[in-house]
Amino acid sequence: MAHFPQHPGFTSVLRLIRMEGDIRDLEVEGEIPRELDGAFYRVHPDPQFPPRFADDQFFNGDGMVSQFRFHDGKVDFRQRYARTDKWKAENAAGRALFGAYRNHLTDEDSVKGLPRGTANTNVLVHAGKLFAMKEDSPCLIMDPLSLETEGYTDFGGDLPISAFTAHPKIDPDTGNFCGFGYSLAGPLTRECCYFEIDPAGKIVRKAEFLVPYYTMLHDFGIAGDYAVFNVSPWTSDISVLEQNRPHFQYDRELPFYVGVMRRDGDGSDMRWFALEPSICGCHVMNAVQDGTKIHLDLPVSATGSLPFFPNKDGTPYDPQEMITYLSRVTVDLASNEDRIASVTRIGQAPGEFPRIDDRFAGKPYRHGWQITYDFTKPYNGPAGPFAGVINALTHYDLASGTEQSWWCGPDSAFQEPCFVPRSPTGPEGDGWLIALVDNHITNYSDLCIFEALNVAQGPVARVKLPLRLRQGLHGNWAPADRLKAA
Ligand code: V55
Ligand code: FE
Repeated sequence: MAHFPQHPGFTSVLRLIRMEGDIRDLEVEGEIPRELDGAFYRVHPDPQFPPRFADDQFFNGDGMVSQFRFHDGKVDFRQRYARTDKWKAENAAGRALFGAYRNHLTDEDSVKGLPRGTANTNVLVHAGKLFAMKEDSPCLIMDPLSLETEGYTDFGGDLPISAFTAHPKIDPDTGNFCGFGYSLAGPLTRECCYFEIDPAGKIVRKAEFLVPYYTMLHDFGIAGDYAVFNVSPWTSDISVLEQNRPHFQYDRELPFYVGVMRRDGDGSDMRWFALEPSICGCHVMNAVQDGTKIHLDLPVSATGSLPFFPNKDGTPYDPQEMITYLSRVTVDLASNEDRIASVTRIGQAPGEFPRIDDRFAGKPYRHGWQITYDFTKPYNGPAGPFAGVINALTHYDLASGTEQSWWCGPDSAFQEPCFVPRSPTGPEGDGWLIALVDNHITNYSDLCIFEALNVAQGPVARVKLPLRLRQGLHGNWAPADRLKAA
């Protein structure tokens, strides 16, 4: 008998799934565009066993990977656990052996030294493999078709790092996978690296740098020849781990930084630009180079936006200050001052999970999308974490400054969308946006397909699952020719 904690992190909207399986030819409402030929991958945290601590973080669940394979107007579904070293050790024992989120001090002795990763944050096909990623551990390799796990890789010994980002960017010109790692000299350390992996899977660039303070270095951007990092005041120290408090604490006394370095260097040119009082950023929409200026576009809030990582000083968050708005943070490489030049709001609808047409990563771009919060709308579902907040999908036209949204109704919530181009060479934004909509009343999820530049008309088709998936993190599309290379 599995007894999961009767805690809001494991009940109601966040009840676990723990189901692996296959469904051929899912039921569809509407017509699936025939051009959609490939697979959409996404992942959610889904603890295999009851956690050792009842208040365990959502971010600590084992990665459950879903594949929606689109072909000939049909969709096949497959779902498997990412069989990390942690998953295998716990599966053999029949219970949880690892402890709290990002706290090695709480693990059983039998697993000391094993990678703690859960591969629960992002999945992306590169070099014929599915990379299943968690920022505290190496890259887990899965088969893109069968979803069988091969195991962790160090890329033939060329990338022997303990932690591999979950937020890579693919350089549209070279096809290189651009990524980084942080906390590389052990828990709570400032050592980071930047790297690129070419389309054949070979490490072609490596650089090293230090962040100004230990932080959750969650996402970044590429901007032409530059890599751009955002450091927000999520930090920690050993006393936090010793007392088994939530790993990250928000210290609003610390500055917010943007770091810029050349992608083809060794990291020694890294420059940090500060902003005080700080703001909080997490996910990156895009970054662009504009003469000597670098713009980093991302949702930002006045204070920490993740409620389960508390304020360091123990004060409660102000809910208004936690709301994230799409903003442009600009630094000037020609400036002698190590200060951020400006922060400008560029989107009106508050939201998170920014996406673009990824063919424009690091380039001047016009279109962005987020899932957004329409506070004027009702919600019929149960209360609790992730309940009813993310209720709309918004398209931001950054050239005209206009926005259009679609509300998913009072019973449902959105998961992160993903852009799929109509053809490899079409104009920016020509294609679809696909996103899971979870109905908290019927307990079914639909994968909804939108015309990317006309989301306000609602989905053109719904791919219907016979269950509701758990709130997930991130995912990506792989066109069919990328799957054949596997
Ligand atoms: C995030 C998610 C994570 C994590 C650290 O959204 C940061 C941010 C799903 O796991 O471990
Ligand atoms: Fe993320």
